[in-house]
Amino acid sequence: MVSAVTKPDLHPFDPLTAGEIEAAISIAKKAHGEVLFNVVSLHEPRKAEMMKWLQDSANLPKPARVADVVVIAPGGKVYDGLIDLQEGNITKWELLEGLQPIITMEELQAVEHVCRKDPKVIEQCEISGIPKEDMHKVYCDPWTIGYDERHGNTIRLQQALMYYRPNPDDCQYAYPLDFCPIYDGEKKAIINIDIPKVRRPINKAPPVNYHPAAIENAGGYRTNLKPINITQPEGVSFEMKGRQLEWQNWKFHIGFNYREGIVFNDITYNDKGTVRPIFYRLSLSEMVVPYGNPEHPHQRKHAFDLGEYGAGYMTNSLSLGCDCKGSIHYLDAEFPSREGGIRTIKNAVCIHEEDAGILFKHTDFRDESTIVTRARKLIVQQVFTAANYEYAIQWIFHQDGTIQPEIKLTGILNTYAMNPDEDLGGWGTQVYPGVNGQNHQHLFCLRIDANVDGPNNTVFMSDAMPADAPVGSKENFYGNAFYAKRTKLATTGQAATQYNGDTARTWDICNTNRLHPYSGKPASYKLVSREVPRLMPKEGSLVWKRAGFARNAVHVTKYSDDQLWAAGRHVPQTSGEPSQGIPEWMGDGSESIDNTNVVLWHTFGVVHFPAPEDFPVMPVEPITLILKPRNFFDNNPVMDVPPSYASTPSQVAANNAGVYDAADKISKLAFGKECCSNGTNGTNGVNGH
Ligand code: ABN
Ligand code: CU
Repeated sequence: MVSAVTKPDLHPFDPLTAGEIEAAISIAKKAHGEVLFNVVSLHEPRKAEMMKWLQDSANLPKPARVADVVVIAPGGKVYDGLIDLQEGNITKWELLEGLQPIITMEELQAVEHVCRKDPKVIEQCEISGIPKEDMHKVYCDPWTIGYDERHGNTIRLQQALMYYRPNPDDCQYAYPLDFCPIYDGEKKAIINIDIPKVRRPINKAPPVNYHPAAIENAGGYRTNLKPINITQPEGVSFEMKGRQLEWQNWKFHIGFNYREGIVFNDITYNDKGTVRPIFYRLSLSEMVVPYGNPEHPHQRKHAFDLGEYGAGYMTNSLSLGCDCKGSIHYLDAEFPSREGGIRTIKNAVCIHEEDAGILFKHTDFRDESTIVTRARKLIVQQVFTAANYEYAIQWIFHQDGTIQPEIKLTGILNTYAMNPDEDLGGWGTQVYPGVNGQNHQHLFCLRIDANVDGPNNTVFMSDAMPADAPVGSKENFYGNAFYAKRTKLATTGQAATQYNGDTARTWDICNTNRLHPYSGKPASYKLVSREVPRLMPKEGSLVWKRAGFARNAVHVTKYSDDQLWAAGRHVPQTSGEPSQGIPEWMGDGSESIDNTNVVLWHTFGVVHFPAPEDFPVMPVEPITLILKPRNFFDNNPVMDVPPSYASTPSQVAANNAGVYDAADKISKLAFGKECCSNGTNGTNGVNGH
């Protein structure tokens, strides 16, 4: 039977439609009864087949639409399945032992209600100073348990991080409770409570809030802000065909899944008529947020927000003028509900352009002849809420071939209780009276499936080094010589490398088969990333074992279908013995990654030592890196972007006759009355460009 559910105009990289998800669910239910759906998502086409199709899509048949399905059957049995949506049949249905699939919002939301009614939790609340009539004021942020050796991974568990709200609108993170109930998802009951040796009763400090009423109370909002409006009177400069976007020589497909959120595929740049492949697939693959307090059970606090909860599942529905300003194009996301319905997230992805300052400029100091060209950038964004924190993930495309992933971290600190005058031992900071902001990290893993001028790439590490030859020697008499030391990362073992700020270390994804006509160096994309702290939990620790991807700044593996997620496919309750994901795929380190289809995994992020300014809600902290073309283009690839203003020395000598002046006529002086229409700013007579 051939199903009519997959529409012929779907691109093979398109996420499953609501109709396809429903079809997969009904096929699974028919065969296996009332199971709960943790995942129904696109099983991405196999790369070899897909690469062929991309090269000849007019003639070759489209790769099949397949649903990747993870269900939990009665008794807590977990199954991984594949459902061919064209044929309407199940091609794989495998029972998994000792593995727990990603947790859903529905599973998380069940915990608070159970906690409020549990007699032992009520007793602990009373010990903390909350009378039992006030249990409706008790809240919990349920996290997967991470891993707890007492409980293992056969029972599906959550740990409830407990809070109190004096009033429903109060920020609960000012009132953390000191105990931690453990919830069994199968029994729907609290099976244990972790109680600290030192008790910390409920905080007595007044509420601290960020909602409008609180700000009015505290003196009101600033009144000195004039509107900033972004106008694009002629519309946007990008085009969308389905989920394929074209902008400023870029072309790529924008996918979205429950796990990574935004996924780019088949990223190319049209270089003067030649469409040049750059990356086959680009995404945030995983992240981990380890907390650094040694007291039990805080070692369990190290969220894998993608692998355990899903950047797609947690994504916000974005709104015009708030999350995104200007002329915005949105894409929705469709997910299964646990029971087998459809959950639609409207406006899950926003796409827009922004002015990006100066693209390039030069003034000849002799006569002030000038060229100045403005840049714009294209931003593909999602924002997800991981309980207390928000992560705005921006994928920024620049006109010059640079890609800049940027993560804007905001939201609220995960806090813990403290006694008045408690010594936090250096593991945290009092961010508000009675509130301990524990030290932690936010570490992200970027996955780059490289395709720089073709699938055979090699990664080199580049370190800025002074010449080896000593001062006074023939080779380096004055001692000033320095160079880029390039180290080929020829095997998976050699490629496991750390960041080194001292040598301005970067990594080049090279096509050694394509040498630049001028530099003689291989066409490449350079990874320039400067926020790369080491993983703080020590070798042998639980986090070190579970988050193998975070042990190094860079790993490189040889491409293999389904090696998508840096900490492995099913992350909740993994013990890290053995480590899943990258350490497993690196093998013994001897596999060659020279001139082949390579995947570069880059772990970057921040160490967060909380401070009072982060509370009760944190102003955005941006974390960014760039992937930029080197020895890829003949020369500056954006010289054909129309300038705002261009004058040559001979034009200046001829009183600016014939200068190119496309400066917008909307910009005006902030305070003056007249504006610069003829190349002068009207104040001191010099060229105003
Ligand atoms: N940051 C951990 C987390 C994410 C989502 C939901 C609960 C907990
Ligand atoms: Cu933080």
